Amino acid sequence: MKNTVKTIIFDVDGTLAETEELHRKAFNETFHKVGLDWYWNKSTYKELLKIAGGKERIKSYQSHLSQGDISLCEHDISILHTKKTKTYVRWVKNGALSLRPGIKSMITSAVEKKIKLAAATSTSLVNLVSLTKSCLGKDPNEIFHFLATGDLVKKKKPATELYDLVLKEMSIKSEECLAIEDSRIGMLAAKGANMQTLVSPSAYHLDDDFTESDYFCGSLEKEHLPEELRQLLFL
Ligand code: XBP
Ligand code: MG
Repeated sequence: MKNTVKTIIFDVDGTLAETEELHRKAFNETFHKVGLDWYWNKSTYKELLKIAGGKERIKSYQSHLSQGDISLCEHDISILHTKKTKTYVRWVKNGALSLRPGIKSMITSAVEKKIKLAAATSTSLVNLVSLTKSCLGKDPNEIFHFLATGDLVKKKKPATELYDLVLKEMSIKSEECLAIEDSRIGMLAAKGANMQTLVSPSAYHLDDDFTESDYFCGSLEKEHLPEELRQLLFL
């Protein structure tokens, strides 16, 4: 790694945990409950994941429907998305998710080595809180120095805003950061903010193009990490 990494910035969905199937189910459950005849199957959802943010995803989906189909205004979309979030959080609290292998030991070692941690995610703070409470028994503020969540920015990934916010709020240099991402749009956001980037794709993003990534690993378990990162965290 080019410079000593002083801060590791974790993406959330797909990186801390394989969350997207649960998000997809929460969207579909919500559509059903409000009487919308929309259903996002896996291949539709894979395509929709090119758009970060649930509200933005709904808007994009709707824009491709034929004229005459139901058209939701911003306010309706916001209400729909709030319902989806409530469903998702309820399921997470009930234990529907677990961390990706390797995440817990990376976090533990980083804390021991006094490497700062941050989170940068297009999802909302409540979702991140439910995830870390359920999977690590902690509020995310106890783990991460700063939480850049989708509710704080105008433009989500692949825009650089979330990563720029981390740099600004933590007063740190991009060259001293390593971002860990699972998707192309996430990687583009981190690279756009001039960060070294490690990609470990999640299930929905196995076919994404990660050409611009600095590092790549199929799994985040210690033995699969790039050598430099393994040394930094575990030696
Ligand atoms: C993932 C996203 C989110 C989730 C759904 O973000 O783009 O939109 O798919 O969550 P990241 P919301 O990989 O940056 O963590 O419905 O709350 O947007
Ligand atoms: Mg992600």
